[in-house]
Amino acid sequence: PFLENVIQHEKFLNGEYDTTFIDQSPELFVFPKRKDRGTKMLSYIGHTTINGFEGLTQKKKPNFLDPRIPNVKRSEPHPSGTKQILDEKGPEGLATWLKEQKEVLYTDTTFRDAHQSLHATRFRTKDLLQIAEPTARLLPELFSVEMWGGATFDVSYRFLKEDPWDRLLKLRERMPNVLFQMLLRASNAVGYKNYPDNVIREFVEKSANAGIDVFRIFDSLNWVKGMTLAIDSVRQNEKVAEAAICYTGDILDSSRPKYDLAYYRSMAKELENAGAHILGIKDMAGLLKPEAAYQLVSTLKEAVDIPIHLHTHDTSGNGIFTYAKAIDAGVDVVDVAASSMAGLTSQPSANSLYYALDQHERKPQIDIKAYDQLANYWEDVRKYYHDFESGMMAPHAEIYEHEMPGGQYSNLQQQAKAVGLEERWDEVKKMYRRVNDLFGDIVKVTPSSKVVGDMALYMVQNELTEDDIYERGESLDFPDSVVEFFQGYLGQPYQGFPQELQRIILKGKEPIQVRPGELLDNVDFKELQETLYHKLNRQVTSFDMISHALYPKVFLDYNHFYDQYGDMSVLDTPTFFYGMRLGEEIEVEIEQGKTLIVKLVSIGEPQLDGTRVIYFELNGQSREVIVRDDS
Ligand code: 3PY
Ligand code: ZN
Repeated sequence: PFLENVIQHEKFLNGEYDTTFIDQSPELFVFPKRKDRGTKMLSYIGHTTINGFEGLTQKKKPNFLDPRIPNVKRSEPHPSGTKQILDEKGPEGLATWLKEQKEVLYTDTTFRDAHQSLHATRFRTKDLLQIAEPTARLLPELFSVEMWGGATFDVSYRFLKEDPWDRLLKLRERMPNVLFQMLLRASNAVGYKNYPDNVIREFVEKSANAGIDVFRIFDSLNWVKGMTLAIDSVRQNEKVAEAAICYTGDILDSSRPKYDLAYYRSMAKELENAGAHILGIKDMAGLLKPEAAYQLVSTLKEAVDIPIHLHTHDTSGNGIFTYAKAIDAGVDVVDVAASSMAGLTSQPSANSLYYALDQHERKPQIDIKAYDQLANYWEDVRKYYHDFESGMMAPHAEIYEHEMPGGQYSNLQQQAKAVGLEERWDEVKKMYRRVNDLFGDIVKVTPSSKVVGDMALYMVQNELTEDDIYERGESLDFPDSVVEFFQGYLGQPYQGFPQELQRIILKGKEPIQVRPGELLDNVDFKELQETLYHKLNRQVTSFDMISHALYPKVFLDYNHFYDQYGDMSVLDTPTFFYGMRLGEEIEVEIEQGKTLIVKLVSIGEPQLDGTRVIYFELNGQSREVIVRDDS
């Protein structure tokens, strides 16, 4: 182990060693504890069997059938796709190619936004990996697969105990032919607040190196000034900058003129001038009505020279109609999900849209039978995540009232539940809209949507009305996110903040008008590497450093979990969420070619100290672990 420490040491790797190297590097003598992966894993399984999984009310493990995985010939080379076009022609060349296509193209969002919007982003890497190669082989005509970004990053570490970088790298290996797309919240990266400029640059560079091709960049207030750093960083890495307009309000409603056609046209021009290769229209709540889609896309097609990519959510049930009109108006790409993961707060169904375009000259060129088979897989896997479903059973036309983003719906519902407002969910939704109006009608998408959500919960919980805020605001303690928003830390909303309200909320604090990144100190990555090296007691990768810069506590908690239990991404999802049934036997491939066979033999009675002994067989040998019973 000493030699291993030496050859892995950063100074050694950088050639910075001399005769003092060993004396001055006490960390060379820190040896990792002998890791017994088997016992750690049994501890996790035992713990989950007894105590369940955070956020799941059900503890008993249901029976699931094995998911149907389409048969594909894995030995042949992958068919070539858009990834090869980008690699050959570069981002400008790709954009030109895209504009030349007669048919509409698809971005498949099943790997990201679909489960973010239906299941609070809880799908695990293992379930994505199983279908990655079949997807790449069966749907090489896709424009892209959206598989990263948004809430993925945070949820992976926080709830799934997985490394999001690992997801990206492993998917990339299995899908070398189709463009990988991520959602980047501009200066908020994949978080909920503005980060220092060098964190954004590093994040983009490392994501590009690890496999992201298309960055959909948006600002949660449509503040272009907040987007240019991210756009520039993507361009520097020779990847595709898809700069997006967030669609809010209703261009057809003349009584609500704040966000009209002229507003969107002017923003589209600004984004093109800022260097966008593709213009995104990000209809995060699904508010874009069919006729509005026709008018918007026609207008923007005229206004800009770059291709247009439309994203919507099918919450109202009108998504296919909206896409059909946008396709008539010349939109180049639309976001869809495999049918079994589509509809409601997710994207419209790829399969349904295909049929809706029968005999249409822009019908997409995809193998619909293959898409159906892929949808079968997702249908089976979706059952594992049943407990995270929002309970929405049918289209919600009320979305046009509350305007809540699809990706927020299931999350805010969980947040409401956590503060005891489950029964008052209808009120929370209504309040969400009232808060929007109180704030001056703002764009609502992560993280500005979270501010509106936090304020709505706060007002319902404390029985407050708009009048109360104005009359008694001075004595109220507003949620931190609301105060920071009014300070300008998420940027500037279109037409500014309502000033009287801002004064009440800030209670004497000075708001800022500059880009928040200008006020934040850059992160010293060299120093961070040192610090982390001592905290983690292992080599620190540049991925680790970025994760820590974005989410310090979440990242360290994940590492603590990892030390305690090991890599639990290897477990099948039912076992990860529910543990094991008495007498059950499972196989766990802990690394390629190395499989453990685990059997749960018996569970001891609770002892005086609140623990239980759990008896397993691991590859035929008896093993026991002691687990605290938290019930
Ligand atoms: C996200 O930022 O995670 C979103 O999906 C916003 O729509
Ligand atoms: Zn979305």
